[in-house]
Amino acid sequence: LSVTTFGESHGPAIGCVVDGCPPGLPLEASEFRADLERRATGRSRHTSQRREADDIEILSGVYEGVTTGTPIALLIRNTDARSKDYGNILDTFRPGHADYTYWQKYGIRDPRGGGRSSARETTMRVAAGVIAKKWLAHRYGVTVQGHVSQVGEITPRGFDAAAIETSPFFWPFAEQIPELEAYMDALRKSGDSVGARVTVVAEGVPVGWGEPIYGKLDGELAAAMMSINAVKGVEIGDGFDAVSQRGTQHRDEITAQGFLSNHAGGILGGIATGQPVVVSMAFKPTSSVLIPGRSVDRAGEATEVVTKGRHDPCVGIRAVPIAEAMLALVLMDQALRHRAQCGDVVPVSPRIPGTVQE
Ligand code: EPS
Repeated sequence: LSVTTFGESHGPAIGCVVDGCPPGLPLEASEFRADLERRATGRSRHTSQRREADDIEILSGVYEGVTTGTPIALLIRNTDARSKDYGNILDTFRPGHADYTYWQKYGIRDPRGGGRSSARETTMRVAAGVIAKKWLAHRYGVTVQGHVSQVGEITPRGFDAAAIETSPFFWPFAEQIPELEAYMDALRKSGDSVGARVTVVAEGVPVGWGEPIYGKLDGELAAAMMSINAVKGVEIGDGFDAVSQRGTQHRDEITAQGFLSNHAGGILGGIATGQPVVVSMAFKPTSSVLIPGRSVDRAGEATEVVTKGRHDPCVGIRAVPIAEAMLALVLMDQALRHRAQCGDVVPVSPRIPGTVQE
């Protein structure tokens, strides 16, 4: 499976090409709506107020409601672009943004919204992910669900999966929503931004998906998650907590009834164990803030930069569907690769049925 995206935040359109999806998967433009809405700007006061319609057009790869096996091209026309927001910053480099590195690499400044580095690009990842999620669910019963697992210094005080989709925060504990609202309101008023942690879990992943050395499932997931705008760290399972653990604590003991824990995050030796695949990632605080910061202009002279425009005070909040999409795309790719090499099921025993409580 391969996915590529194109377009700029303030250009006429954004799009993607998903190549390698098997034929025969039912697919309609309306199926993209729910996940695109979950990611979209302007759906609450806690995110960017840009209002994009995010209507998908399927240009190719689908005929009479099913995928044909040929490349699927998807297009979204930008309806609320405003490149003049960026006109006045073209002579400077916003601190913490990609302006400086793009300039040094290409020698071109693009007023259409941070060139390719705008988070608008993630819209098409979510669209591509809708196809992967559907194929995984259809073919293997695999489901993918994410949540926000930290905002600034606030962590969930409980976990209720049913709460995740009922607030604009993808937060798993409803009682904390007023606290989060107050925190986000104060943050927005201060003109600053904050980081977040997002956790995504895939259930029902069959044992065996992944490659042992090159193309490890965890390696591919790390690369995929790290390719999302603003991600600065990725953990699989216990991740960096493993640093202070003992081997006796971290290893997931095995019984015929199931693994006794899932510190490994569902992956051993680059290959899925059949347990939930658990990935979490750190989103940096958005660099586009209203508080002036020091920088230089193109002549190298000292200047101050204030980033105006319609920005997210906590970009991690809208990232849950993006992380889900990347997890689904990596899993679909690994599923197809596994199928090509080994077939669907390698008939060996014993088969350990997931995780159990002792
Ligand atoms: C973004 C800045 C804002 C956000 C944008 C991401 O857009 P702009 O200033 O280009 O109008 O609204 O997010 C989206 C447009 C989107 O669809 O997610 C940024 O700095 O990354």
